[in-house]
Amino acid sequence: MTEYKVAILMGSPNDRPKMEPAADTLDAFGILADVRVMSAHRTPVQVAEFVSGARDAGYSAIICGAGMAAHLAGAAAAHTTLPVIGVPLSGGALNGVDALYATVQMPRGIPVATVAVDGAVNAALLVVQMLAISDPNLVEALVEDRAARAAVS
Ligand code: RP5
Repeated sequence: MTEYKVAILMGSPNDRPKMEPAADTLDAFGILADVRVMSAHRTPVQVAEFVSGARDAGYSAIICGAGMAAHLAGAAAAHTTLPVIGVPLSGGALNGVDALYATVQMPRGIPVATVAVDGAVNAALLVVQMLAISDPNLVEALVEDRAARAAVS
């Protein structure tokens, strides 16, 4: 079985409860989730350094969750050609609409695949689906996951 490593970044320790489902979902597929707190605004140098080295460090994708003026995913995408999945988080006066717009409205050439507000599980599943392009074992696991979701709906 191929071993994969995915980075899950979030802008604040307060984002943890909303981003932990991404780590749990990756874990269910046997994918290592490396969860780290760093901010596009408070620790921009740390973001640039970590993301710039992420491909060479063996990461396959980067999931970024942030609320309010949520620039983390875009800032990460600026420093890597790895796929970056953005999770706009609810909270603040605008309760996630601000984070949604800030995350999804990227300029041409630097994409961020943005999921729903608080959509951490889908961010993880999207990464699994990307990895499954060249991994039949993950395809099988995704089919089983879909069947399990159908069974409880
Ligand atoms: C963003 O600002 C974080 O991602 C968080 O969602 C929001 C508020 O941060 P805290 O004030 O809770 O640290 O950078």
